[in-house]
Order: sequence, then C-alpha cells, then structure tokens
Amino acid sequence: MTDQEHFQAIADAVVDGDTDLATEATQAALDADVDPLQVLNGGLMSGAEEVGKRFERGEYFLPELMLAGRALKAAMEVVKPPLLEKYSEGEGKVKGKVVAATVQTDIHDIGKNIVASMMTAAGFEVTDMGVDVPIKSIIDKAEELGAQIISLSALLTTSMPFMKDLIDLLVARGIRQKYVILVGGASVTEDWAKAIGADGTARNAAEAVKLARSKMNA
Ligand code: B12
Repeated sequence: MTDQEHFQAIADAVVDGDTDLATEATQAALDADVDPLQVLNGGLMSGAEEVGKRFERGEYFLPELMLAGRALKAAMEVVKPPLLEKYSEGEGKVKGKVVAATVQTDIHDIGKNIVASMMTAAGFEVTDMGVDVPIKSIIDKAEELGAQIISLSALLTTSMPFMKDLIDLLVARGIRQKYVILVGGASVTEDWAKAIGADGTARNAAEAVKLARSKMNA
C-alpha cells in the first residue's frame, strides 16, 4: 500500500464514522512506517475536512458529525504516542507556561487536545482548561499561573470573535504585552490572526509547537 492509499483508507473510515476501521487503518499506516504527522494531516484531518464539506452541502447531519468525531478521537489516541515520541524533547528545561482552551460557545476539542499534548511533549508546561471556556476565565488562569503563552482554539466562525474579545480585554487591562497569543482551528487564517492582533496561527499541531518555540526563542 502506498502512503496515499493509507491516507485514503484513514480518511474514508473517518468519513464513514467507523471507529474500528479508523483505528485499524491508522495503526496499519503506522505499522507500515508512515510518518505519524502525515497520518494526522494526510489521513485524519483530510477525513475531517471531507466530513465538514458533506455537512455544509447538507449530505451529512449532526449524527454523522458525531460519529466522525468519535472515530477521529479514537484514531487520535492511536497516532498520539508515536507522534509525541517523535516530537518529544525528552527531559529538559521547561520552555514556558501555556494556558490552552477552546473558547466559549465552542465544544470542539480534538485539535486543541493534540496541540496541548504536543506542546507538553515539546517541553512546555500546559494547563488545558477544556472547551467552552469564558475568555475572562482564560485570562484569570493565565495571570494566576504566570503563563507566557495563551493558546486558543475555535472551529466555529461564530466562536472566533471571542478570540478578538480576549485580546481586547487584555489590552483594556494593560496586560496584552505579557502574553504570546496563538490562535488556531479549522477556520482560523493568517489574515484573521493578524486582524485581531494575535501573535500567530498554524495549520497543524506540529506547526503550532514550532511557532510556540520560536516565540519563546526556545
Ligand atoms: C468532529 C466535528 C464535530 C464534533 C466535535 C467532537 C469533538 N469532541 O471535538 C461535534 C459533533 C461535537 C461537532 C459539533 C458541531 N459542529 Co463540528 N465539526 C467537526 C469536524 C467534522 C471535525 C473537527 C475536528 O476534530 N477536526 C480534526 C482536528 C485535529 O482538526 P482541528 O480542530 O482543526 O485542529 C488542528 C488545527 O486546526 C490546529 N489547531 C487547533 N487548535 C489550535 C490552536 C492553536 C493556537 C494553533 C496554532 C493551532 C491549532 O492543529 C490541530 C491539529 O493539527 C469539523 C470539520 C472540519 N473541517 O474541521 C466540523 C465543523 C467544525 N463543525 C461545524 C459545525 C457547524 C458544528 C455544529 C454547530 C453543528 C450543529 N448544528 O450542532 C456543532 C457545534 C457545537 C459547538 N457548540 O461547538 C462546522 C463549523 C462551520 C463554521 N464555519 O462555523 C464545521 C467546520 C463543519 C462544516 N464544514 O460545516 N462537530
């Protein structure tokens, strides 16, 4: 099987919402030595994208979205250990404190979880606040912990404005310069990140880690 065929098998299983097949296809790709990051990007995320497209076209409804979410989560557990191993820095100095959250009104957590796990593996001390987190609570937690990075996820276009609200609130409180604000999620773009005054965005978890490291010069 070529790498491409592995990706297709994984994506198809996600699109079909078949948890068993998604985990099996993911494991098969890893067993065949396909790079775990490629498995995430080329297989799982492209499957997620296709599910999203079908949902937008009215071919899929909430139950299909939920099944795909379940398959994605299960397959993510399979790809996570080799992914973390590959990107892990081992022992070493903590590179910085990160507060991660999916912003209020949004309950998507698969992307946030993998970003948080990979940042942890790369040597950051990550406090994951979960999903649907009010922006004020995120700021309070960052202040309490003395964090340097705030990592925000949002997948809904209707939840993305809360990222801007958080930055505006930091500015109003005179503490914007204390934090590196990273934003991400399927609908977040470079232009959006710039427009709201964030410090950066990235398309996937490995890029997110690279970005966090570069911002901390670590
Ligand atoms: C699975 C899924 C669900 C599951 C989520 C399960 C879960 N536990 O997360 C369930 C069924 C719950 C769900 C619900 C809904 N969903 Co939904 N969902 C999806 C789907 C198919 C996949 C999301 C996913 O997990 N992707 C895989 C992960 C790994 O990717 P990711 O999150 O993008 O994360 C990666 C990068 O973005 C990046 N990243 C993530 N966070 C961060 C943070 C930083 C700082 C950085 C730098 C990078 C970064 O790295 C990650 C890893 O590489 C997407 C389609 C899509 N295109 O993504 C729709 C999608 C996000 N959902 C959508 C919608 C509309 C909904 C609902 C409103 C449906 C409804 N009518 O109820 C609800 C909303 C509920 C709510 N209040 O949040 C729309 C949003 C449209 C829009 N533009 O707003 C999408 C885009 C589908 C579509 N095309 O229409 N959904």
